Amino acid sequence: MHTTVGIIGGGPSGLLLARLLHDAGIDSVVLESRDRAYVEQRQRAGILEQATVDALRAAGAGARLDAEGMAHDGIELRFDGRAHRVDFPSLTDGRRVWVYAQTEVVKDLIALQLADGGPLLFGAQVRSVEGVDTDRPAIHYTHEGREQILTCDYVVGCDGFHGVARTAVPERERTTYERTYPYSWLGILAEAPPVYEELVYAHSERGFALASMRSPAVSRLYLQVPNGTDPADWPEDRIWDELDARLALGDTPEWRLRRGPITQKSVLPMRSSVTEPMRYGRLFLAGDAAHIVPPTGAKGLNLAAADVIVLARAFARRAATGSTELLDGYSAACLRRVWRAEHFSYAMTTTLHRDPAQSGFDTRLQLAQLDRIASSPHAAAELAQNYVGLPIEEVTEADGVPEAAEADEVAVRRAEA
Ligand code: RFL
Ligand code: PHB
Repeated sequence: MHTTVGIIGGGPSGLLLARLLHDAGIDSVVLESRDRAYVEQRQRAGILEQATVDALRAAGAGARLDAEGMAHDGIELRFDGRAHRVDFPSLTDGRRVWVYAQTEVVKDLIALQLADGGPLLFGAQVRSVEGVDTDRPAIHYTHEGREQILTCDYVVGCDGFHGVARTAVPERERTTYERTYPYSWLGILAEAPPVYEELVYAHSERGFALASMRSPAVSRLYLQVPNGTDPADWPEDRIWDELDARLALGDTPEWRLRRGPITQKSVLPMRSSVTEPMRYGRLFLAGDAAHIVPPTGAKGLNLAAADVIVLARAFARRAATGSTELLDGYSAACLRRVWRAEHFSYAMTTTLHRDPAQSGFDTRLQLAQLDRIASSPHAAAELAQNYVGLPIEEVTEADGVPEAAEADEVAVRRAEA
């Protein structure tokens, strides 16, 4: 089998890329190691930025999102016994975010691809990628018990943090920058109405808590827990008691969450990681295959979408004009946004969580920063603009993607224009 773009991984980045390429008249094949049901039920992200929503709509995957997604105009920060709301539209020229689960995004994109897109193979486990420094790379995979080879003009690794694509870049040609954190999240899905109409991010002496939602009847809640925590050590009552304690406000100590059956429970570690460059020869890395952020900033899925939007434009340019200029600039264009999101995700994480080794001094620094956000429109705007996300155009030149070193110069030139 041969295709123009071989896509490894049928998560959000691989599926959206396949769709964007299809719309540009470029053929692709998606190879996904898991089965369809598994991919559609993997509980993960919940927040979509405006640019992600715009891309899904343009790709024809906006109908259910528009009917069932919940637009949010702010978040609430709870700390030091008080609550402060950060309003997005007034601080970001009218931008907002949507609560629409990654599971639903994936279902919508799979349905579209199977209806009229190129091949999307489930149970296709990629073993290796060969010849990415030639003009005919080959993906070796196993499907239905048989060894298969897919030759391509280009390969895109959308295979997540534990994928194989990254390893096709020779070690001497790539650098991974990483940070781990001394805590994890215990995440639950519960058949209980959301705590509040917007998301609540809570700093507390007992550790961080986040109250999110999936629908007016289903809550998605997270608690900071020590690394290595066994979810079995957290029976339902313990989880609800801890959420009550961490989300409580000073003036309403008797306040309680509305409880309901917990239908899903898991522990996830936190990590920051970036692999540079995001392109080697005819191999491109996109989404979690190239970078990971801790989920506190709600950036992972949106970064994955931004990567493939930039990449699909670059493939379209090549198909239309033969120019590889945008493909050549892909890594530099994406890394600028990626590092901005890495910084934001790191700052949100370390401001809101309690490091087991943290001193009273460290806690007061966190509270000083949260108080600053609550009292300064400038500090609040910095949070809001990062949370709703940068427009794709702001970090990507429409005609020719700047190299990293030129980027500031380009920004200056644009400001002068
Ligand atoms: P994925 O989703 O990991 O998909 C990769 C796909 O590749 C397949 N695969 C292979 N296929 C074939 N052969 C191989 N050898 C393969 N190896 C792997 C896998 O089966 C899988 O289907 O990566 P992608 O597409 O780049 O998408 C990234 C997002 O999933 C991720 O960034 C977000 O979920 C992160 N994230 C959040 N992001 C947000 O923007 N907003 C949020 O609110 C948010 N919350 C979260 C999150 C991640 C979380 N977890 C579990 C880490 C909350 C959580 C709890
Ligand atoms: C979620 O709804 O799963 C969610 C929301 C915001 C985050 C992380 C996860 O920062």
